[in-house]
This record gives sequence, C-alpha cells and structure tokens, in this order.
Amino acid sequence: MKNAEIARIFSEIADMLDFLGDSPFRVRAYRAAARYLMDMEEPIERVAEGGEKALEELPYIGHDLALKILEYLETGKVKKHEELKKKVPPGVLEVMRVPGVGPRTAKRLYDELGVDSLARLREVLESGEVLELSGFGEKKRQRLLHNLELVEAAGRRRPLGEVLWLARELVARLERLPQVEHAALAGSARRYKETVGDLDLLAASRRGRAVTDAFVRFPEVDEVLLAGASRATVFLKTGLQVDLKIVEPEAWGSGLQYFTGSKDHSIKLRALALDRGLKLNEYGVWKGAERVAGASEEEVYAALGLPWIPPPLREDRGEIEAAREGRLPQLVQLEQIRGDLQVHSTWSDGKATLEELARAAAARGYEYLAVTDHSPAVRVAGGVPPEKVAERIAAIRAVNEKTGGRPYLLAGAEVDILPDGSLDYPDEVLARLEIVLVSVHAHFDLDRERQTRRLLRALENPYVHVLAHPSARHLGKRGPIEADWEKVFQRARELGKAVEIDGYYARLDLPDALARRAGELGLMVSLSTDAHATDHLRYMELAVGTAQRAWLGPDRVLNTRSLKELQSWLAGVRG
Ligand code: DGT
Ligand code: CA
Ligand code: CA
Ligand code: ZN
Repeated sequence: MKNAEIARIFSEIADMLDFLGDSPFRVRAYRAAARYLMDMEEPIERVAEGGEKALEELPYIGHDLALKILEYLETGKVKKHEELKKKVPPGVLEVMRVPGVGPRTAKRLYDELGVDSLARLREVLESGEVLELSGFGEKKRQRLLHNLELVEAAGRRRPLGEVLWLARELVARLERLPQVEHAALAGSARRYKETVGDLDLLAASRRGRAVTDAFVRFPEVDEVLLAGASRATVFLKTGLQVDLKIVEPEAWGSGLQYFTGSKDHSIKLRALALDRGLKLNEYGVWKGAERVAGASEEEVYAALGLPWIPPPLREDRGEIEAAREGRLPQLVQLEQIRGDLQVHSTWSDGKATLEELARAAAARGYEYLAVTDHSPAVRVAGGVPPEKVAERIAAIRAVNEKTGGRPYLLAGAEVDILPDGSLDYPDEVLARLEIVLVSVHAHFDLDRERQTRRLLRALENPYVHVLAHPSARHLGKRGPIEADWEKVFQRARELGKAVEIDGYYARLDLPDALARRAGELGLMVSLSTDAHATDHLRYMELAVGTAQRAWLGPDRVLNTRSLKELQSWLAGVRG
C-alpha cells in the first residue's frame, strides 16, 4: 500500500511549488491528488496494474500525475520531487508544518527574515522581528509561537505512561460514537513500547467522515493537521500528535495489524504472505482480488499460517520464527500478578499511609504488598534511619493485624547501594526485614568495572532478595548506568536472587532487552510500580507490558506466586 507515500510526495511537491511561486493551478492539482490518494481505499499499486490508462481514470489524477505514480512505483522516487528539493532549503518544509504558516508565509519569512529552520522561526517570533512584516500583528505572533511549541513537542518521544490512560479515554469516547463499530489503540502504545512518538487510534466504521468530524472536535484537540474520510491527524493541547485511521468493519483485523506494527514485524509478515501467494495490507489478506481474511487479527495471522502474536512481541525479534515453529512464549498477564513488590509509604517519601496502601492494594485484589521505604542515604527521600526500622516494622504488623493480613503487608526496605557496594543498613537491620531490595540512587557515573563490582558486592549480601531498578535510568533525564550485565545476571542467578522490572512510567527498569536477557539466563524477575502514591499502583500494567516485551512467562515472575510461595522463596534466598 503505497498510497500514503505517494500522497506525501505530491503534497511536498505542492508545498515546494507554492513556496517557489509556481502556478496556483498546478499547486492545487498536486494537493487534490495527494488528498485523494490519502483517502483512497484501494492500494494504488493495484490500480497501477492496469497501467497509465487505469490511473488516469481516477479522479484528480491526470496524465502527468499518472506518469509520476508509475515512476514512483518503478523507481521509488519522483524526479520532479528530487529536483525541487534542491531548490528549496530543507528546513523550510518543516517551517511549513507549523499550523498557520502556509507556503506563502514561509516564503516571506525566508526571503525577508532568512527563516530556514524551526530554530530560526522561534528566534524571529521571540524577538518580535516578525512584526516588521506587513500583515503580522501581535496576535498572529502569539498564535504561531504557540503552534511552534506544539510542533516541537510532537517531535519528541514521550514515556508511554504519560499518555496511555489518555489514549484509553480517547478510544472509549470513539467507541461511544454511534457511527463507530469498534475502536482500539494501535501503534507503539499497543505494543507497550516504553516511549511513543505519537498515538495511533483505529476505528471501524462505514461513515468515516462523520467519525473524523467528531474526533477533531474532542476537547483535547488543539490543531487539526488533516481530516478526511479515512483518517485524521491532530495535535492535542499537550503537543501530542494523534493519528486516527478509519477502516470498514471487514478490514478491522487487518487494519489493527497494520497500524499496530511494528513496521519491521509487518514487513516480515508481508514477505511471508507473498511466499504463500497472498498479499497482506491494511485492508485484508488477498488472494488476487478476493479478500480471504481481514475481519479479525486472529484470522489475518491464521491466513498466514500463524497463531495470533501478542502485540508486545511484534518487534521482529524472532517472534515470527517462533510463531511458525509453534514456540511462542506464554506471556505473563496482569491478572496473574498477586501483589506489588515495591511501594513507598509516608514512612519515607510516599504520600500514602500504610492503611491507605493496604486499602488500595485490596481494591486491586492483591494478596500482598511489599512496603519498601528508603534507607537514609537517599536524603531527598526522607529515608528511615536504622534506629527507626523496628518501629516501622511494628507499624506494618499492626496494620496486618487490623486487616487480617488481607492484603498482607511485607515489611521491606529499598536499601541504597553505596559507591563501594556496601549497603546503607547494617546486617542486623536487614535481617529483620521480610524483603530487601537494593538499588542505586547516586554515583551513576562510575566506570563499568567499578559499577559492576558495586552491584555484585551488593548482591552478595545474604539478606538481599532483589536488585531493584538495576540500570537506574530515568526516561528523558538519565541514561542507564554502565555495568557488565551478563556478569551481574549470572551472579544473581547463582545466588538465586531476583532482578526487578520497576514499572514506574519514567523508569521501566530493567528495560525490555535486558529483562529478556535476564529471563533467558533463568533469573526470577520481580514486578513493581515503585509507587509513591496509591494512584501509582496502576503502573503495574507497564511493568507487565515490559515483561511481555521481554518474553517473560508467569513462571519467571516472582509476584505471580501466592503469598506462601513468595515467603518460602524469600526464606530460601537467605538459606
Ligand atoms: P512511534 O509512533 O514512533 O512510537 O512508533 P509506531 O510504531 O507507533 O509508528 P507510527 O506511529 O509511525 O506508525 C504506526 C504504525 O503504522 C506502525 O507501527 C506500522 C504502521 N506503519 C506506519 N508507517 C508504515 C510504513 O511505511 N510501512 C508499514 N509497513 N507500516 C507502517
Ligand atoms: Ca505511533
Ligand atoms: Ca503515527
Ligand atoms: Zn529507588
């Protein structure tokens, strides 16, 4: 399906021609063709099989554009597009993406103020230079500055947990529209990728125009980039870009497959389809002109001889081969999680009291909750000094008595690993705690060897159960620490200890690839939210999503175990 690619080229040609002051008639012709291609249901390649004549029969496609479509299908390029790119400074097209800056404005900004990039646009807007142009008032300056911020914000990736719940809300609202038969979240968010570039929503409907019309009027929407019968693209007020695609109900499954991606996964699937004499696109699986599958994803995968592949696996990391050979992993599910293994209370920097945490955990149906307040080295976190630990344990026991241990609060701690690998509590204190997590909160930049030694030494302590948020990364703020993970995991395995996937949305640590390696090496993995408020308990879904991306099954995950089993595992670690 090359419709969107060609539409994009035509639309860029239109923008560049317009920028260069070419005939408005020609510019309009390219724009109309681009819009038509974007909304068109049938793959343009299929029409092109009928040659130039068949293409010319399409509305908005004349002789000249038909030739360009064929040229693109044959060579992957359009010469006119390439030539124009040499005449128009590359940054100018980006400037034109800012809502409110059409090609005409872009041309004047370029000619008169040398605006050839978003950065330069910001400069002239902020300095007020732009007010020198005729017709540019303060109001317009403000509006463009705002729109520029949207474009810049859309350009950066966001942590999934920052947008997932909003995405669900948008999907629920789409589902309630009378014209919509189904709606779903697709794209990287459905795959539980740790960050997302934009949101992709899919709806099945026979009245696409009515759906996009309603969608662009959602109150979160700030600017509409495009709204047609089969898709809409908007910026939300937060700057997040959202793509909505509409398919007919017969193509629900294939549409969902296509827009869930990943691109690499889908490319492999399409090759597999070709091997079987079939064609896969967002409208279905085709045998010639006949649609043999499309209504559900299961049916689409089945037509290719595969079982349904869970979205978190769809990254072309061996899942298609595994599916073919019938060895897809059984993935851990959120419903299997019986408790959260890292939460903070008001005893350190948490906002919720022990009672509030217990209630919130009960509401989630948990059997247990590890309350793991910080040790004192983390100054900002108000860590619990060693002499207060006994009192804290007593408070936790008192809550258990009150609730009958439903859920059971484990008296734990998140103990700082000091730079030399020693721990922030003495052994006598550690011994009294039911579960001990250790983690790095400072000295992130030790060299690889020292960092590795530090982690190993911490793991060696006989009272330690779990290495928490091992890489210490913070999305958008701090990369992972450097360590020989292979060595760390091997040693943890030998000692029978677990590593954590911290599901707090800004951490997601271990990251998926490292967690997968840990699972391959046979380590136990502990899932947690690192909750500092009861609302954070919902991030367990992100920990589970990351565990799924790491191919982990329920047997590898510590907190799928019952309280009794967990307690015997904890005791076993200490031998
Ligand atoms: P993101 O937004 O960067 O976090 O990642 P995705 O995976 O959500 O990518 P996005 O939003 O560009 O596109 C959504 C899905 O649509 C993507 O996962 C697969 C599909 N898709 C987009 N562009 C192409 C393409 O050129 N070829 C194929 N096969 N699929 C595409
Ligand atoms: Ca996306
Ligand atoms: Ca997208
Ligand atoms: Zn921590």
